[in-house]
Amino acid sequence: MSNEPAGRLHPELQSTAESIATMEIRGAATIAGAAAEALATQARDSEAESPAAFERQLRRAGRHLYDTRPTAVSLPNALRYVLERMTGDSVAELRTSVVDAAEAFTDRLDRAQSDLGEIGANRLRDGDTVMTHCHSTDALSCVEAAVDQGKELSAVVKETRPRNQGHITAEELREMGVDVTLIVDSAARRYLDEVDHVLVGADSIAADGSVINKIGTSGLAVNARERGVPIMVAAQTIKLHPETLTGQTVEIEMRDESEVIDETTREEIGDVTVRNPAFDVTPPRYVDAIVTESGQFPPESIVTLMRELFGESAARPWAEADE
Ligand code: RI2
Repeated sequence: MSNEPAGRLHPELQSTAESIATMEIRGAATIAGAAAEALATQARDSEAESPAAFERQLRRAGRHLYDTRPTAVSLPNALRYVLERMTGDSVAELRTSVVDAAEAFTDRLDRAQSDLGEIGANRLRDGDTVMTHCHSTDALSCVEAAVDQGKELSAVVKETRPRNQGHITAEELREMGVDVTLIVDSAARRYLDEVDHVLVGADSIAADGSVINKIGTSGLAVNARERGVPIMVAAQTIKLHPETLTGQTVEIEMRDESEVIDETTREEIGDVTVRNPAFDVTPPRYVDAIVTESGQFPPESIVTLMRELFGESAARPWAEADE
């Protein structure tokens, strides 16, 4: 390996990483697209003089993005897609390969979302009401496709503490012409009697069909099952977590307590521990269907699709921490 320094990380890539960490860029699919574009920017403007230095710089850039948030597997899957296609004997060839791969990845992302939307829309009938949790572009793509088919839909939207991403969902559904009722999270069970589907996205899907999604999804799914409301998960295949094929578990991100409570209130309450997990795990038995761009699957059979797409091993083409 060359000893030439790997060079600086592009300021735009650093700013993308910062925006992912602070959740200005959020949502598993959006994070994946932003990460691929950041690698393309790094490649385009790289001043590396040798192929080895270029490759090391890109792998370091991948690591910097990888370290932002741990749960949504779309991020490492995007890095894998782009960095595994980095090939060439010169800096120019390597650059082109990275830029082309990033573009191909973002095209696939858009296509996958609209394809899964068409499939998910088939589950929604004219006049149906869906209950949503958090904000998922994959889930909303199903609603949008159904509305485009001329179906009239209503939605009960959970606000989704602590960051209230339900507000984004409510706004986007209104723009589609969907009738929206906004509720606090604890009112969900009360309104389950009035809905036909629970419709959520996913940040990661494990090999056993467990769905890792915004905190509160698992409680909602258990309640929905008890009320006989089907639970539909909209997740393009970049949400499949290949490392779970070999028994690894998905790390659940713990976020800052300031998202839950402000400092003054916390002091008034007294000495308490505040915990703020961003995600939880819904076991496959509470999920009726996982809708992907490759079709709809019962959660227990998602492992077949995962093997087909990723094989048995998942490479980590970004730099390791001490490189
Ligand atoms: P799409 C979000 O996480 C939510 O959990 C949402 O269901 C999931 O990402 C998938 O979003 P966060 O980034 O990829 O708000 O479907 O913590 O847009």
